Amino acid sequence: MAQPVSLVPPHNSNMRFLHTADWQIGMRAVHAGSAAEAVRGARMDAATRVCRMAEDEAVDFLLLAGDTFEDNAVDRTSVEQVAALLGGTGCPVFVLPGNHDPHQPGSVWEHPVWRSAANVTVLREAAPVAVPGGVLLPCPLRTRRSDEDPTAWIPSAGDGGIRVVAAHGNVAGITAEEGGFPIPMDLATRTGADYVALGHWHSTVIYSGARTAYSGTHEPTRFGEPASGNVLLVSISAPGAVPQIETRRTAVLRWVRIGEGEALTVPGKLAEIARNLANLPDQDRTLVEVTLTGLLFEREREDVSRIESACARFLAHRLDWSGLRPAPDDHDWIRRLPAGSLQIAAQRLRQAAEGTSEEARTAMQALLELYTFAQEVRR
Ligand SMILES: [Mn+2]
Repeated sequence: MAQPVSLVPPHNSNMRFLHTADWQIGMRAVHAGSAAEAVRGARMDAATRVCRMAEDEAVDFLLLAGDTFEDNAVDRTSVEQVAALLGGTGCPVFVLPGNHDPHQPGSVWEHPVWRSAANVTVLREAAPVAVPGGVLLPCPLRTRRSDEDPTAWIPSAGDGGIRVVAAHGNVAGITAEEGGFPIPMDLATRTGADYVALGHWHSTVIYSGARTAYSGTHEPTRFGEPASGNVLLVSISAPGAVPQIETRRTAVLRWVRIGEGEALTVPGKLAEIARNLANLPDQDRTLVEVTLTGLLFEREREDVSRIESACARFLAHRLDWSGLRPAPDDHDWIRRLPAGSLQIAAQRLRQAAEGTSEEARTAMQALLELYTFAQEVRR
């Protein structure tokens, strides 16, 4: 990818900053059940981690790329807490309004507290803002939803210095979560931006070329959210230089999913799941979701109880074993199969499954898979 050549005389303009987004402070987290309060607290604790990291790393500034708050109606105490945290961070802080907290009448950004935090700038305008080493090009959102590209105003060339876009939305061509706010994938190339700092997606995504990235949320929000709970430490040595990006972990809580999409067809798997659960670290800071589907063998019933009690030791758990079906205790089911190739296959597998060889075990597994399949079809 060709980079535009800066016509500005070389000056010491390296830039190092922390890119974060989607704090969503004030999230009620009802989906976390009894752990909702812990989940809400963790978002604030992780935010504190981000600010401490900005200080420890002595970055030039901290950038929040949208959705700092869950919505514009959040408790004003939360607004004051976040403003105090950012205001107490020993570096400049830039905060972009996102689609959860758009800059509009009555928004969180009208709270007077923002005026008293001297180091904090709310990026209310789509206009360049000078930062150490270059310029920030903010794309604040003013509505919850729009099909307009919030980055459309960005000029295709700058006056020298490193150019960093701060935007919130969906990189065009990929639809994720709620639609709207399309951001062109080639924005960096087209505008000669050194880095496009994005918010809105909860997972960390660094695009090839390292000029466009989603930091992801600093703290996971739900089960099955891959690569969340990070911030990005970005260093750019000069205009046009490839950004060096380090992914740093900030998550306080872990959301672990077990057994999803995996049907159990051989004995021993439930015991294995019980062991794995018991061995998971940081159980008081972990939420688990265990989904059991497949065959339940008579002698394994105790393992289900074992899994239940292992689950209870976590901060929160969701255990669903409604997908388990009793395993066959004899081979009568084979006779009930429709006559023909299916029944013949089952009979052959049954013969092959006798004994203790590796081959016999494979045949037994195939036979039980066939049984599971036949049960599914009959339902
Ligand atoms: Mn968003």
